[in-house]
This record gives sequence, structure tokens and C-alpha cells, in this order.
Amino acid sequence: VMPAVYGQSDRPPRGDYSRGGAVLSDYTCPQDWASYTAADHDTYRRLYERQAAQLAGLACDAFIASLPLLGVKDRIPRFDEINERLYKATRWEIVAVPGLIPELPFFTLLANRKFPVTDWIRKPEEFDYIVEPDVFHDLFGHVPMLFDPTFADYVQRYGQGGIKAHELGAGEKLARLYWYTVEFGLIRQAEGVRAYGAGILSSVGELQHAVRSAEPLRLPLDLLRAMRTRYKIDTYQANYFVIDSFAQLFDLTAPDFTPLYQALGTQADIEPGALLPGEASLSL
Ligand code: HBI
Ligand code: FE
Repeated sequence: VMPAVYGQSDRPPRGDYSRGGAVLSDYTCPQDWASYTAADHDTYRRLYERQAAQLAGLACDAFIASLPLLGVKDRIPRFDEINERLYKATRWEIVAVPGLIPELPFFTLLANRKFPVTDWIRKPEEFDYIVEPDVFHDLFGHVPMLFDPTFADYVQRYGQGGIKAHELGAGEKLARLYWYTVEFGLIRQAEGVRAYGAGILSSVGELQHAVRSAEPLRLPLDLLRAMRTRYKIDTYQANYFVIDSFAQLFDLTAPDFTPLYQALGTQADIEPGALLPGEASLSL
């Protein structure tokens, strides 16, 4: 039953992190599926349809294989239904959150194999572009990849590293690794470069830009290079980092990052799109 203050069918306003006490101390909350409107479901259906139609040749195989495991396409899925499949596949679960949450609880959820999914959906006037993650970005972009066992293990390892980075004051540098892998990562498959990052996969325009355009730089993933590289949040990325496999990503992030953070302390940040001497953008 909805708290009376929210009315019969309106969702709590975006940015309400209390929701009458429904948000827990770990920032998770009930999805409150009943309060989505017909317009909300329609927005999801139209976003899904448009994005699913342009994946071939641009999205990585793992994503294309697992997208159907989200279940219904014509309305916002119930998180519980996705969890029945996801937990069996990789022992991950999705949990609802009211929006962006602070770094430490975010890392802590990932370390516990719980992926925070924003429960509200964008308004029709935000259809093509939204800065903050919403339920479409989080479900469509992120959740299919969590069905891949190796990638799923990487995300947990990232969360564990995040807790440590937070203690060391290196959370901002480590956040760049999330950005350039989980959000905007590219992978080299036999047929060419493909997207595995959720920010690319859930974006109407960035898929083509990231995978086909001659404009952005594509560099092999190097942890130090990626964590030195600033990023843009309001335009297509000017550089992407390419991996060869999810096993490579998992293995790269096995060592303790403390020496990396020490090195980062002495090296200047790199502007998005800048090439260093000796570097070259990878061919597609
Ligand atoms: N909260 N809901 C949500 N989703 C995110 O992707 C997210 C967040 N809080 C923090 C955060 N990301 C960043 O610190 C990561 O980029 C590391
Ligand atoms: Fe995201």
C-alpha cells in the first residue's frame, strides 16, 4: 500500500531519499512496482524496443545472449522476477535504490553481489538523454552483463576494491575504472570491437559513436592510464578502453591497488581524448 502522501498512482518524487521511512540504511528500498503508471511502462517499452533494434554488430555477444533474461519487454519488469533467474545464474541480485547513492554504500552493495537499480523512470521529455541513471539504464544496460559469470565476479571484486579505495581516499580514481569498464567498456571479439559498458549499451547515439566512429580514441585497457584519465559526463566519451576478454579484466584487477594509488599521486591527470607520446588509437 502506498503512503498516502504520494497519492494513488504517483511515484515518490525523484530525489526523495526518505520515502516516508521506506529507504533502508544501506540505501535500498522497495521497488514499489504498483505505483508505475501506464506512461512509465510505455516509456520503458519504447526505450527497450529502440535500443534492442540496434545491438547487432555493436553490442558484445555476452550482452546479446543475456538480454532476453530480463524477461518482459513491454513494461518495467519486477525486480523479484529478474532475481529468480539472475541468482541462479551468477548468485547476483538486483536491489532497488532511490537514485544515485554515496560511494561507500555503493561499493558495499557490489561487494555483496547486490547491484543497485534505480527504480524510477525518466519522463517522456528525457527520452533520448538523461544524466542520472534511471531504471532503464540500470536494467537494460547493466543487468544482462551480470549474467556473465566472469564479468559478474569482476564487479564484485571492483566493489571489494572500492571499499579499500574509500579508506585510502582513492575512491575518485577508482571510480574512473568503473566508468571506463562497467559504464563505457569495449571488448575485442573475433569480428571486431564491441560494447559491454552500460552507458554505451543504454544510449541511443553512443553505441554507434563508441563502436564505429573514427572520432574517439580507443586504447588497450591499462589500469594506471584509465585511472589518470578524466571523463565527461554530458557528452559522448572522447576515449574508450578496450579489453580482450572478461577474464583479462578479472585478472588485471586481482592485485592490491595500493601501489597504483601511490603512482597516481605523482602523475598528472590526462584530459579526455588526449594521446600521450607513443600511444596510438586501436584500429576497429
Ligand atoms: N549510485 N545508484 C547508483 N548508481 C551508480 O552507478 C553509482 C551510485 N553511486 C556511486 C557511483 N555510482 C560511483 O561512485 C561509481 O561510479 C563508482
Ligand atoms: Fe550505470
